[in-house]
Amino acid sequence: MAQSTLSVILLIFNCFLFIESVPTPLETPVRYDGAQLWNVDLSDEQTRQMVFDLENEFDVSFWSTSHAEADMFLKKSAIESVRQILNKNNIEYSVRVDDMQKRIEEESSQLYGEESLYGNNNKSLTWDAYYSFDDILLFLDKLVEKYPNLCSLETIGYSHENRPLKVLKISNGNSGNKAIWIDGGIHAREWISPASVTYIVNDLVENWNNQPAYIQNVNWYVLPVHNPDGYEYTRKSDRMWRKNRSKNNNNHCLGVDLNRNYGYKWGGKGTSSNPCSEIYAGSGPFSEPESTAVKNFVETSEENFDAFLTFHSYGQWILYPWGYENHIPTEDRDDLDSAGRQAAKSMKAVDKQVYTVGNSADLLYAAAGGSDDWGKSVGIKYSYTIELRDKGRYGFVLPPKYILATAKEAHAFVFTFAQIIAAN
Ligand code: 0X9
Ligand code: ZN
Repeated sequence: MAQSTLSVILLIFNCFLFIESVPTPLETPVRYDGAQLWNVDLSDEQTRQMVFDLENEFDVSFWSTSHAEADMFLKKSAIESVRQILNKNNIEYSVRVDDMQKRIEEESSQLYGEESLYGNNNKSLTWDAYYSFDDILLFLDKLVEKYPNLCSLETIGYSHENRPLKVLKISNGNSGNKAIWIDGGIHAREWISPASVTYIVNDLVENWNNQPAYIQNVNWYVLPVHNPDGYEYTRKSDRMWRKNRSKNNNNHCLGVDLNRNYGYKWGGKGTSSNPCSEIYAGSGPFSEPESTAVKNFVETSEENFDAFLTFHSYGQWILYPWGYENHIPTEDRDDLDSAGRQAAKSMKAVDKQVYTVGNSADLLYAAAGGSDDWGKSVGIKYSYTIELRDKGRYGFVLPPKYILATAKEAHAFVFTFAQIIAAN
């Protein structure tokens, strides 16, 4: 009797051992069947409060909000209850995407996987599909190989999961050049950002000899994917992931919002100290390797950067500091505003799309710890967050057919800026 009890105990114990030693299976991708994207009217303060409170009770999140409207992403389970509440309170809304899973599947049928660069024999990116992080690295390597006198790559650090943070420097080596920083992909799900940044880089380099002096006399520093772990996670596991993939001291929720982790006014408005929040600011300013790498690089660089341009999506906004608090203008607000407007004009010339220019806390919401505010705080005059397409028709899951036109808008933005800086 005692022996059989013992063997049962041993058996159970062995089972645990076995479970422990089984490698964790590859995560199955998160599905968004029946999830919808709604655009909700925020006509007054009371409505605004009521709408934002929905997040506490239902499975909804807010993607792109301005003072006038909010894009609300609803899991299927939340739809009926939220619909009833909005109807009862006469709050107007329209459905923009009626099944997010379908959108994701359409998009992923046009993804380029790990082998694509060579698989489809292009040996370059094509801006008609979204590429893996490895493909983007390969693309950068190829540029350096092809133009060694113009381009160089520096690994400025490693992500939490050990992916390299590679900055491409493009420079003719002249002394007295201006210096411009560009980054993309700080938010994982904003795929149009790295896609557009690689387009800009490609045009700069491939057409270098025909570029105007205001482009050639700049030292360009470009980090196409600021958050590679998050980016790969959105490709393989959860298309809607925003943060990096930090372990957060073994809390059950992963990830820090890198655009709340920069050190200027860290932990202020529009941030969260809850690791499960989408806007978790991290355990302290620059607690993350990805943000620290950029900080160290910019701070130790010999350059006095003239511009700090960070590409996001979506909403078609050109935003300048301060973002940490409402109604606090920078002392050179008029310069930032008029340069932004010039850039918006050149973007509109591409494909008639309107980009709205303004202070980010006023146009959207106050949010501290952003990279743009940090860039401004260390003395970089032209510091902007550019929210690329669209205006909420597809949100983050922007169909690949819009990549090229959007990338050309980002390109127009950068070229206008280089021109403005050259004249200063
Ligand atoms: O909230 C953000 O981080 C940015 N919008 S996004 O939808 N791409 O997440 C806006 C950041 C604006 N800048 C600051 N608040 N500093
Ligand atoms: Zn973003």
